Amino acid sequence: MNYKTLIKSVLLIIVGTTALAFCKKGAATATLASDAAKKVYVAPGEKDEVYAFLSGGFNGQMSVYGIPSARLFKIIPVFSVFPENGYGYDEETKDMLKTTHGYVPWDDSHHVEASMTEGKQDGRWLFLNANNTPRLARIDLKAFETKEILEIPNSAGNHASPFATENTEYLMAATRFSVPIPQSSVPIENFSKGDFKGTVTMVKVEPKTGRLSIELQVLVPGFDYDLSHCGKGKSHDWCFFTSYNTEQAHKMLEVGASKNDKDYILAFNWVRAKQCLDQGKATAHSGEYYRNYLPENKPVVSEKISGVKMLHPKDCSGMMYYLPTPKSPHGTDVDPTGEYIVGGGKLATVIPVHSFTKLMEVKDKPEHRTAEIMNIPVLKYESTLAGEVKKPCLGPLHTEFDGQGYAYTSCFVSSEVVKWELGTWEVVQHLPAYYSVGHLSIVGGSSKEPYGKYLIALNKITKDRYLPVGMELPQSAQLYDISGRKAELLSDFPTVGEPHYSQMIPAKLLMDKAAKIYPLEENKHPYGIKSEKEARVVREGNTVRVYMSQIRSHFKPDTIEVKRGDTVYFHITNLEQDFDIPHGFAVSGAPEMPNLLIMPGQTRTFKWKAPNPGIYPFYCTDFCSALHQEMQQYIRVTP
Ligand SMILES: [Cu+2]
Repeated sequence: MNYKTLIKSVLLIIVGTTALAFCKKGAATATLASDAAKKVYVAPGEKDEVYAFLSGGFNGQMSVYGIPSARLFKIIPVFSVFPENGYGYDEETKDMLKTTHGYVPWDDSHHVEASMTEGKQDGRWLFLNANNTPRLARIDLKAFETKEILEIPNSAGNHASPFATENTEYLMAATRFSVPIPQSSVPIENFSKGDFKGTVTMVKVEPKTGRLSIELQVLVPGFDYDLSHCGKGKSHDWCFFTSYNTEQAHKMLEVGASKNDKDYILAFNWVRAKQCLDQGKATAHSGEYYRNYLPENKPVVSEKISGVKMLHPKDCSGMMYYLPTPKSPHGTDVDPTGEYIVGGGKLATVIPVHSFTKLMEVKDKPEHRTAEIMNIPVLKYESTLAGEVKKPCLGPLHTEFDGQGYAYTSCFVSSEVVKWELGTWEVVQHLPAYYSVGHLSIVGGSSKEPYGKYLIALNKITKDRYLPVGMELPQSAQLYDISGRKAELLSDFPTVGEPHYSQMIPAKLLMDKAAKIYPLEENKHPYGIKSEKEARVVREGNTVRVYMSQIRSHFKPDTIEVKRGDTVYFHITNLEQDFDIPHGFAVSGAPEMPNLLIMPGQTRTFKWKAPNPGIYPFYCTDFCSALHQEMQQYIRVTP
């Protein structure tokens, strides 16, 4: 490709952010289903069929919707503080956001992954990556709460993360921004001189508890690693990572990183990596990180860990291969059989599909290799190619599967989803998306057994779809019915933050397991109480601990006296054992502390420095009974 064509294709992408559906030749265009209203209508009192968990992009959270109604049920705070319920502020949860950089109260949450057993969604946990300060989180699907956040050392921009192996043995995390490893202040021009490296991190998931730990890091060439998916069935042992900027440009990447005709999908045999680790081939390497874990109804346990095991590809042959893939591939997705590895070359005119069987046949034959990078063999494009979907659209990004032999790929530039057939590589339908779709999600669509039925397009631009509300519109998702021969658009719905990616899970897998209360008898909080009789105020020098209870509709103790300058800890236990009866707690004028919401059976701690003498009201913020308004009292601060 000459320079002019290159500039053109880059410009096309920029212009494409407002482009409408473009390539519709020969295939039917999706229209609004004639019975769309009926298909999305969930009558009052009825329940949705599917949970959709959407990451929030720049809001750092995860939101929970019902599908097909697209009703928003909950925002689960993960990487960002949440004043609405006090997450990240109270003594119990604030250490969840502790990192080696200090307390980081925000992140950019991109990819939701569901835990799997034998490649099928098992409804236990969700995992989410933090793209900015490398971390990954585990969200428990009984409490619908973030239970663990693990920092990833020797990484910058944890984007290709967190993708699970078939039995959730491991989560994979690869770095988006290669950096000097270990970190050092080198000239940025050295990027292309080999001073910058990437890492692939294997995070072990403890099968019973879900606890996360870093087992191994593998040093890889200094490219930008973008996305990943792991194999299933025959490809169980492997995970696949896209990379861009294999040009190693460090300025004007929109041009510099788009020069090569092909970048790479990295095929990584994680079982082989584990073997090499067990054989002692990995070496001790620097790298400090935090592991923050929220036990049941106790404060966060936050541990700082030093050092990792680092493996170099030269010390573990057969572990990694590069598959050339056209033009800055973005998504890499593995079909339900584990045979096809689909690339999303965002500047490519085809959707390339690699064959796992072919990869196994050719990977160790010298005639199928063209080069080596850091001892990683580069295979010939044609050697592993299963087929190409020709001229599918402009800007193919991400692919999911319906389990019926079809794949759906999102196309950012031409703003559409294309449905195509696995094996024939024929496009059978174009579905316009409004506008500029990034990821898409099918119910179970990245698993071995997709449930299918619904697809959502997660769009980057909203433009004219909703009533204007100032400069920024809510970002938008679109719901399609994919159960018939032709997919049909059902609805648009606004989202919270940027709906970056999603996992959709059938409701029947989760709804009966959802927790209703924290059993009071299991409350192990060091400052929790089990009854009103234990409510008390204890002074320890200038520290005052208020062991406080809440039950409809009063606090105990309800009037409190402290001295100016005291550090006051309100350890508040909600004694209710009834479903859906949280109580709130807020103190007038409290700096740095928002409202806390305390769930039935839970204890949370509100820290307050007693200010100037005076009378300070506190009250319950969560409307709890007919006498909720009476659930209020005073703190007196004396000189
Ligand atoms: Cu209340």
